[in-house]
Amino acid sequence: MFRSILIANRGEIALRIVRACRELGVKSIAVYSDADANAPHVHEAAAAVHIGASPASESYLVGERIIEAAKASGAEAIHPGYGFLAERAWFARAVRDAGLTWIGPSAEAIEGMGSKTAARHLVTAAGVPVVPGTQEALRDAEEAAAIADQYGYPILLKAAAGGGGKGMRIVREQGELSTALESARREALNAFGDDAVYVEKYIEGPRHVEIQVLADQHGNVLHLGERECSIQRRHQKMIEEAPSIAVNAELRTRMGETAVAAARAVGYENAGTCEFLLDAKGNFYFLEMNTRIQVEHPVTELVTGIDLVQWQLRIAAGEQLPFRQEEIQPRGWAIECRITSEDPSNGFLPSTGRIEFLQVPGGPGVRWDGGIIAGSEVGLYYDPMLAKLIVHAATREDAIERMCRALHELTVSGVETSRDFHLRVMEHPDYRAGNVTIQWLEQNLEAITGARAPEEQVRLAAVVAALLADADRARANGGSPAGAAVRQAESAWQRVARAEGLRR
Ligand code: MV4
Repeated sequence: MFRSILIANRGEIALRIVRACRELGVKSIAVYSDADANAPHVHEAAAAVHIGASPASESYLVGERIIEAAKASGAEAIHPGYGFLAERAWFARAVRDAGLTWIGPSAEAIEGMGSKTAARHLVTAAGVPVVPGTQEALRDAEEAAAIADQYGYPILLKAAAGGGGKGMRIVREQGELSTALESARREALNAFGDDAVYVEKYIEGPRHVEIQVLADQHGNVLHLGERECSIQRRHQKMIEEAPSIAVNAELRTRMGETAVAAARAVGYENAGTCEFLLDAKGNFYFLEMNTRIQVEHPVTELVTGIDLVQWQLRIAAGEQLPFRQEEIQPRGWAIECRITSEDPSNGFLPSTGRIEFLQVPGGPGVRWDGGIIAGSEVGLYYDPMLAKLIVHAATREDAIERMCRALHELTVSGVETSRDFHLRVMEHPDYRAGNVTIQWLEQNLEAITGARAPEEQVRLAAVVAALLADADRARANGGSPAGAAVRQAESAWQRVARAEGLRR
């Protein structure tokens, strides 16, 4: 095992990696920007190196600085976490060329899965089902029209270099084709510097189900079952579960074996995830492989009992996976809610400020993977995800009840958060029935975010209104009751009053 590693990330994932390091007896070295000088990941790591100004482009995205920091601090390896430099093949290569170990797949595997058309080629040759479509980039609208006629509408134009939904256009009839192709090309060129676009048959109303893979340096490739990730908005997942209500043992085995074949096709090593679309008939199609640890990895850890981040370090250090595929079975049910500093009742507008008070949920079956503490400043430099609240219970119904209980225990004051949004999803009959697709959240967003406040909140609002009336009277008599508590009461009251049409 390594003596020390550098963590090229921040927030909750940096802390998650620090925890794995502690448990393995590895010295953790954090990096931080100006804005993160007092961040929890800096305090919890064994050492920390300042790498630049607050914008990620001047700190967490500057590969050279990070490699310099690793060398100067005597780190033997670099863990990239997710986001930032995690899937940049050039960085994986630069780390290796600097004589350090990269805790992740090879630069070649990252590249192989990075281009969608290249990935489709590679995995198809290994017998992996992909969505029907072209293998090559389109020349022009005429060629696109001919291919669309062959597959039938609707079709989906996708950026070859793509990912995350950029440069993607649904085309429902031939009349829309040339305009859609132009705008897909423009968006792809902007986002990826490459305007190559290809065609797929558009799959209507599928689920997003992904398979976790672990591969060691000795040819062992295992899958750890699926995660259900359909609850997303604008390609940002909000809630994930393991297992998926739509996957039985037989389908799990078939999807798992498919994911293992895809991983083998690129000579994959370390932790990775194969994303699939799963349609209502149980057909599944490989979409892409994420060549990193993912945000939602804890739900898999809870149902399999396997520590994925520890295994990332062990694999990179050359250890062999000791499990047999048959031994890996999901136990119980896990759900994760991403707690973000966004205001769902206001179009998910990012919210900023200082965390004034934080009460973290606890008790049986509750896990909090957080990146904030009371006093943390939440700004606009980085991703709005503050923490992940994860629960584990014997059944899906029990896990939902446990999540509701944990969300009720959670208090974050100082910024708006997604807490109430999660409660409303947990209470929604479609969610309870497991009746969701990748479109479900966006189709029901108004009902979920504009829903009436729970009875409890209305009663609370009445109490707050009485307090505020008191403050009003004090003011009228020449007093000044304006403290932080009164200001917070005022804004809490206005929120509920607006939603409920209440008057003081
Ligand atoms: C699709 C699709 C339907 N049909 N491909 C979105 C981003 C990229 N990972 C692929 N994506 C999709 N590809 C075909 N042929 C629907 C999506 C899609 C989606 C996929 C996974 C999770 C969320 C999604 C949200 C919208 C669209």
